[in-house]
Amino acid sequence: MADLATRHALAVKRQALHLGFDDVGVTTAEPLERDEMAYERWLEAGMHAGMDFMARGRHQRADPRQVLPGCRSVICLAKNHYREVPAELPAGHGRVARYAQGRDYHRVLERPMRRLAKFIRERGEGVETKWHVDTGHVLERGLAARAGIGFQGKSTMLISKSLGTHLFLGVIFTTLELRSDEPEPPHCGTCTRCLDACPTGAFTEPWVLDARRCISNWTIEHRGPLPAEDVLHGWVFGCDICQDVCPWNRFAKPSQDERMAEAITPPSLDLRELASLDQSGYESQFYGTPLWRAHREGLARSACRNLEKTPQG
Ligand code: B12
Repeated sequence: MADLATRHALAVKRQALHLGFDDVGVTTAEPLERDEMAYERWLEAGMHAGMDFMARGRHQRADPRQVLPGCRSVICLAKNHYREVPAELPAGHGRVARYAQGRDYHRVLERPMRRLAKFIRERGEGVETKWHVDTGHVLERGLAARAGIGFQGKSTMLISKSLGTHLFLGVIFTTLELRSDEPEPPHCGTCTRCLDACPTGAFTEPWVLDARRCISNWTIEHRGPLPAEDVLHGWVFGCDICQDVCPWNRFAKPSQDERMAEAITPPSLDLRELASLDQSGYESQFYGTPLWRAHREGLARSACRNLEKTPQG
């Protein structure tokens, strides 16, 4: 008969899949030592750009017990959000990353995360949980790779051997002990397509992304003017280039979950319309979607920049 930790892990995984997650794995509460060093180096070099929030909680990011005292296990969850997009961009349009074309994933995942955390708490007297999707002081990808749901690629993306890279991650820290899974080692081999394809040269070396050069940072997080050179390369929100060229995405399949597959924002937006969008237009078009994060000013600024760089558009 399986021991208690194994039975807890099996039950929690079954429930996670039942709640609509596409993959789930379990890891221990041990600190992520290599990742902690890499994260500190990244911060010291200023590669977090203007994302000051990345320097907060720096001592807990790699250490589950600092997130939840008494933590014994971390449950890592993946939700596929892949969708097909046209290869050609209509003239005068700017691209939107796939992840941003649906509803705000923080909201979509909130309910299943809460329900799974409750399920875990109900497995024992006094069991505690703490969950995060994206916004916690946590190195989600390092934990997910150690929980075996994928490996961290040279692009720094968490890559699932069956689902590819287009995944949202979530993590639940718990004081309940669950049997851990085996970590997934990197399977990039000699491939450097993501590093070579990045038009802004944002990867300083494999597994290191300098956000000061990343299109995704410029279009989502950066506030204020953009540098004079072309840093957007046709994107108005996010960027999928390092994922588009990743060979592991040949296995990607569109999400079967209605809430994930829902198409709210098109794969590209008309630059002139976006540049002249007023506040109420911005609110009605983008509230409840990931594009909300860029603010009206950020979207208009990115649209204007793309118009300048492609005057024929
Ligand atoms: C800050 C942030 C950003 C920043 C910085 C990205 C970055 N690479 O750090 C910006 C705004 C640029 C960004 C962009 C994107 N993001 Co983001 N982002 C985050 C956030 C909040 C923190 C990431 C972080 O901790 N960075 C710190 C650096 C140091 O970590 P790292 O790059 O992962 O580096 C690790 C490796 O290098 C590893 N390492 C070091 N040496 C070695 C050697 C080997 C051999 C190995 C295996 C590993 C390794 O150690 C480091 C520390 O763990 C996470 C959510 C979270 N809380 O984790 C989401 C998250 C990473 N983002 C996500 C997404 C979807 C994106 C975009 C795809 C969005 C888009 N389409 O535009 C892009 C992808 C860009 C990219 N290639 O990373 C998803 C990623 C899902 C996945 N499959 O990986 C996350 C997990 C959010 C979520 N919950 O789903 N993001």
